[in-house]
Amino acid sequence: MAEPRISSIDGKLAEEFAVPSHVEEVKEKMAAFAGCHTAAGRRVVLITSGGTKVPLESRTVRFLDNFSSGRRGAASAEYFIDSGYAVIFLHRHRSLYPYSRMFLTINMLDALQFRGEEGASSNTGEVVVDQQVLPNIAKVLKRYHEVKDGELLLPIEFSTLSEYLHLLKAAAQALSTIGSKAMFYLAAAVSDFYIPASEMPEHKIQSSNGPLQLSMKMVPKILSPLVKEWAPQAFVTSFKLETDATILLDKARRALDTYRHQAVVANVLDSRRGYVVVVTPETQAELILTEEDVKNEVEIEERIVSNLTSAHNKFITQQVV
Ligand code: PAZ
Repeated sequence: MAEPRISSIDGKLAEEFAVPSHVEEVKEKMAAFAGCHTAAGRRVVLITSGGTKVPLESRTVRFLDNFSSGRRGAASAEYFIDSGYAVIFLHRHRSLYPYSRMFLTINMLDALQFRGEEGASSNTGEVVVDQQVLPNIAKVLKRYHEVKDGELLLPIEFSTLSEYLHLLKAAAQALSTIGSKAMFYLAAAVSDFYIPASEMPEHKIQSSNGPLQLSMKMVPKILSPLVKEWAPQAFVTSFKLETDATILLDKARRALDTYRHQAVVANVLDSRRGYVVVVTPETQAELILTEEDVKNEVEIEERIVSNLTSAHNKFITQQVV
């Protein structure tokens, strides 16, 4: 595969993807977060999570969305924090969030009750949580507050592909200051296609004009400048999602050959909750949840994070020698 030209990628980013107005402010926040946690002896992981949105019109009514619930990223954030990392969580607005992800399927109003009969008859009665509807809420809430008080999680939101690309670049540049202590865990589902701003219709596309025909350009491969230029000393893990299992490992290997980063987590859409392969230039580790694991509510993200934190340890040691 031909290696993408980095200068052309940088130029394209600036020209064809709108720069979010708060990008410099966020970059400073991320650099300060990384500096303060590494000074305290922690490593820092940048997790990307959720799917990007690509508008089809400038005044957007329709868009192309990449599938991802954000569960992989949100669950992994918790396991990284448990392993001693500080986490920058670059996630799609309203996708799953660490800790609260566990209560996604519950209607908040079903989990609340008035205390006593009196409360129920007024608009100002005291409201309490029904712990039968929210099992484990006290344990999760305690951990959430520990993480919040320790400022171990820095959430940053994106919605569109443009926001994602510029914020990831800013994150990479911010984390370059901490060298090999930074890890990138790129679990977001990112569009391969986009319509440049100059070619996008301003107004809602009209169905009266007949069937819709789209011509989209290829999104620049941002992994290339990230690895080679923006954060060259960091440990970088990308994710590869396929629906056809027969091409998965080949594509994961090709990504490693092309971008020369440290690991690819390969997964198939339907089996991603119970089976992934972590591919590195030298190794290939299958991570599988057994029926027993599932019964015990073990999550595959715990195994992925354990595998990668060990690899990151080794990587840091090799850099020091
Ligand atoms: O967010 P989720 O838990 O529903 O799914 C996770 C995932 C499949 C998006 C992730 O594991 C992944 O493979 N991300 C990269 C996707 C890609 O190749 O574009």
